[in-house]
Amino acid sequence: MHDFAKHAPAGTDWAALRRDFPILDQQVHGQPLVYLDSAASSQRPRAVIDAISHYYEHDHSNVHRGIHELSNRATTAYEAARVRTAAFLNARTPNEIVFTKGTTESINLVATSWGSQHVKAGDTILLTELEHHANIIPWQLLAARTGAKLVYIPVLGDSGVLDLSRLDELLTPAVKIFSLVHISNTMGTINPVAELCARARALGVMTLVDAAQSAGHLPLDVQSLGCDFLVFSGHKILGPTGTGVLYGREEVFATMPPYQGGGEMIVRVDWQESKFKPAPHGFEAGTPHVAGAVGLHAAMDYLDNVGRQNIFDHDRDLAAYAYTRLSELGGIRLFGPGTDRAGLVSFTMDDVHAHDIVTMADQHGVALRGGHHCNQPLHRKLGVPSSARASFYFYNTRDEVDTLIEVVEKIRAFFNR
Ligand code: C6P
Repeated sequence: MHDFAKHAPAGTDWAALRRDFPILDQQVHGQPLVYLDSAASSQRPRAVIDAISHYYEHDHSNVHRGIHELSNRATTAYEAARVRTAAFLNARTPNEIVFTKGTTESINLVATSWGSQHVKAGDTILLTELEHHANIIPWQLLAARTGAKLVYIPVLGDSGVLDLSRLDELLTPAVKIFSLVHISNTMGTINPVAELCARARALGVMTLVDAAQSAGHLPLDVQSLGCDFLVFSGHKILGPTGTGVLYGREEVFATMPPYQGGGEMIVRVDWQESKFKPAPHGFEAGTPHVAGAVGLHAAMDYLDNVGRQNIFDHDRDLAAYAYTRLSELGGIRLFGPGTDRAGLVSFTMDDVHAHDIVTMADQHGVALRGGHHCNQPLHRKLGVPSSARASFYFYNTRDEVDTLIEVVEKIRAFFNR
């Protein structure tokens, strides 16, 4: 077996960090919970839970409307979260940060608003075969409205790596926007987004980076990535559900019409027409998720205290360990790159359905995800209806990976594989 210990990042008390997550300290079906589903949604540290409670206990009111003390406090907290998010991504200004419900809404906003201004019949929208449904369907809807067409950079089979030898042929000036995932939620592939955005920029092609699986796991700098848009969800980075971020370059936001109409996004309303605020408030109609923004702020502080590079090294080490141990079992088909993979591993076991694997693992307290992970076309290309996925975060341990392996062995024995 491989010696992973020498690669383990030193100097961080991971066990102490794990104790910050109250939910992890419980039994499920009489077994200690082993939570290996953070790619679906991470858990929250006490600091995030407390920040939200504190906000509701002391400061809550609506934002931007009142001039009373609580409304001022709520507005200050909400806008402080925007400033914090800009720093988290190294955006040039907080005006480049729009709060949304999540990755899905962020992409829909761009496809609807930016798409309606800039995409017309015959144009090309370039995606990759690794995309989550959230980065396929909004573009399909736009294509259906406009007559544009979708083109995909292919994946090289089980390796999960994009066939970049096709890039010259597919990334051309006919492409209006290239929207691509940073880390694949099924394959664990880490795409070279900075390099790909640079290639697009050189041709005048807009770029959107889906950072749903990367924002909480590695340092992100939108200026060095060189993307036009970047999106992620709060609930995957220790923050509240129903929160998300759309980063967009200020000059690009300035070309985009409103996404939704309503309160807060206007300068003046008349019976027949209205004048709208610029970004970010022009894209945030209605009462926003203020407590969510407060929780997201606390989540970003927590992550940066641990250090995102530190988290990346930890998660990668666990995923490499899990990948190697699973590959030693036999009868297991592993997806994604053998090296340089992010903190998740998807697999199938001969002809055992992924839902059976996940249901049996659950009986042993191990939470996996089974299904197509909102990557249906990708699974179809791989020739499987579904896969089982273990995804890791910095609160997971090697002992938990060992438990996963023991459980997978038990499942194999049960099915006589
Ligand atoms: N992937 C998973 O288990 P929302 O639902 O808006 O927070 O995130 C959508 C999304 C977009 N892009 C990528 C790469 C994602 O992984 C996800 C969410 C979860 O893999 C739920 S399907």
